[in-house]
Amino acid sequence: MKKRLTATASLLALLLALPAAAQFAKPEDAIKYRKASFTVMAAHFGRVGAMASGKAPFDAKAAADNADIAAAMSKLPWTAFPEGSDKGDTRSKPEIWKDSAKYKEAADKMQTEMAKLAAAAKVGNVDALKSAFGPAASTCKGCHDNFRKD
Ligand code: ASC
Repeated sequence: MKKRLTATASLLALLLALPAAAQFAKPEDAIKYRKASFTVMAAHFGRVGAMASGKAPFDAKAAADNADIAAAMSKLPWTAFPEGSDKGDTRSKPEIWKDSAKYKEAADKMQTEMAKLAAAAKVGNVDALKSAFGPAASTCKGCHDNFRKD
């Protein structure tokens, strides 16, 4: 059992380390994948936001569950920006590839804030949720301003 777990963990580590391009047969597949992960993240983040802003009644379990999903999703899009996936059905700006260090920094910051939001949601009170929500939302907005066409 332990051996199998180790093997699974090694395989997962290998997959995560593979060059992004190797994981998607076509650029469109990468575009679809990253958009799907952002869409699912936004849906769950939005449910947390509705509670943080008082538009929806605070429900501690729903907040924690939704924030956990948003935090999990926040890890996914980043392998899905292979070279050549700047064209097609995407609003990605060329800066993602031209200034990839800055993009990675923004992506890392977003994941950190999403993890903090998930931790805050587990506290079980709306004030903790409110104070973590704003910083997380501004990491979304920062990336949209710099790296998304609109
Ligand atoms: C959301 C969502 C975003 C961010 C952004 C924050 O709920 O879907 O993209 O918050 O609007 O400014």
